[in-house]
Amino acid sequence: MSLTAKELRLFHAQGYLLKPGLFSDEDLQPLRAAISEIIDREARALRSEGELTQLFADEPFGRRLGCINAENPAAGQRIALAVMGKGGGGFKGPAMLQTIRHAPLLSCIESLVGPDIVGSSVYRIRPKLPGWDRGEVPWHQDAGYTLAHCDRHLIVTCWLPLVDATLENGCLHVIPTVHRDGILRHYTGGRANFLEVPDDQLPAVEPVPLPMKAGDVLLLTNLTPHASFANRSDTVRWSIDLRYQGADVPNNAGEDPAAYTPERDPVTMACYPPEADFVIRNPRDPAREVRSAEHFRQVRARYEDNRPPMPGRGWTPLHHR
Ligand SMILES: O=C(O)CCC(=O)C(=O)O
Repeated sequence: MSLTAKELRLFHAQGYLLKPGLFSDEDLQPLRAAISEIIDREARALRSEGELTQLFADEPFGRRLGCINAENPAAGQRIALAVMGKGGGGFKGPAMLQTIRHAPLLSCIESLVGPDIVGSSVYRIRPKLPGWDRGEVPWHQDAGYTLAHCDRHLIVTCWLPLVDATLENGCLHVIPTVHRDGILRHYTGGRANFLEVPDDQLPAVEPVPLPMKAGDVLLLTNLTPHASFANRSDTVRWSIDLRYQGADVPNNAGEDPAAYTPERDPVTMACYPPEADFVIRNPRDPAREVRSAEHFRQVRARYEDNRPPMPGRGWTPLHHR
């Protein structure tokens, strides 16, 4: 399942690569089930509070939250936030580690970053609810969120829809080829408070919309501009995004979060100090690999309990431009 020479060329030339069918329905099942458990727990609480008249328990994964949202958008949003977890990336159950360690995906990642692979806690579950402004993500490069000394390194984003992603429900759009031109100017306080590159400052290259089937994987560089727009369907566009890098790219795997003091020079830091990186593959020292759900939980919890601050990288507010 590793990438062919042609796929590697495409990835580096275009800044993205689509790998159809990397995850089967069966591979997606554990994560869908873990998410469904949270939906069910929250829906029961909402019904007992009188916020929902029914649980929609017979609806399949792809429809249930959409039905809840149609009855009561505030209830739908509360469930979406519960699934996303604290800070948007709080979900750290065993099914997430299993998805991160999916062997066919890791083979593709190895083709891009080499055999020593570091994973990032900066992964997100995105329940893009119909009509929810937080579901829309404005144009940005993922490098806009990391420290500047990491712009020259490759950090691979894997975008994986858990249901079919369509033009109607808000699939991802990318701007090809411009990753080779480096970082764009980002602004804080963009749509839904995300970082944003405004439309009039985007490179003059036609964006490409990327409808995908559940289980397809989109591989992006950290300098590939991408965005997703409104969900105009009546179902939720569920996706996750995962991030990987080579062990030679600055990271905090095994580092004590207390080492991140405000006096420390940012160029000595991991690309994204607030969240834990962890070893996914280390052929020379496999004992360092995070393989068990408990190890994963501990690695993440250590940073969650003592979250280092993110040094600013100088982006100014959108309304000041
Ligand atoms: O899922 C989306 O709509 C946006 C994802 C994204 O921007 C990312 O993965 O960096």
